[in-house]
Amino acid sequence: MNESPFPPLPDLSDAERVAQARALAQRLAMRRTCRAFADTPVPREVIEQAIAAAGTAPSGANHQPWHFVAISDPATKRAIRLAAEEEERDFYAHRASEEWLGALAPLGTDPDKPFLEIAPWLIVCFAQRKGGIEEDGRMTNYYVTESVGIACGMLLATLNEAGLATLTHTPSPMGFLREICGRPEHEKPLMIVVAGLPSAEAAVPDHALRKKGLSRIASWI
Ligand code: IYR
Repeated sequence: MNESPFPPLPDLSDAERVAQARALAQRLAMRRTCRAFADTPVPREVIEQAIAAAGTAPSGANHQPWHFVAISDPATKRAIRLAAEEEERDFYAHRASEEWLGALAPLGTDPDKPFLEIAPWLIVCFAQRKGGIEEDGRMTNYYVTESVGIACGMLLATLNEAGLATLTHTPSPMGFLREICGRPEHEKPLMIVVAGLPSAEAAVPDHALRKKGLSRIASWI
């Protein structure tokens, strides 16, 4: 096994560590899921850097089992909107249980997804079920959903740092995304990350502001 020295970490005092952690926590806490986007363009370089950040996520056996398709092409965004809305109409009218619809009611979502066409960027996040680091199509990948979930979190955090609004959108089922994006059979679409600026009408439902406090989400032993 070849190896290199562990890279230097910033030499911070305890107080500086707390301040750094608090500052980032506060910026992340300001992230709001956005469902109404403006058509204001966002430079491709921002999206490139966010995907580069996502690509540094830890992953099972360092296989990096992800692929991100960044879409700004209007015709492709329209195709995704039309296919997603078709699935969503069926979901809201037939497939979703009463309980599920009840859980969504405080968010006010519905089958119309104009943001898929209006937002400047759609980032379709794929999980590679196999292929290894070489993407040879044969090696098994490990902890795929966990790995891609972490990468998507880092993608969202970077977009938030860049002053963009985001939405994690999961049309159900999502198989159509593989076809539209021209990705292989062994890749599973996990989510669409929609990125851009909020429109003047964008609003945040009260339900989204109900965050569990630290004492509920953490225990200390
Ligand atoms: N995919 C649907 C429904 C939906 C499901 C959950 I769970 C959400 O948190 C939000 C929406 C839609 O996008 O409308």
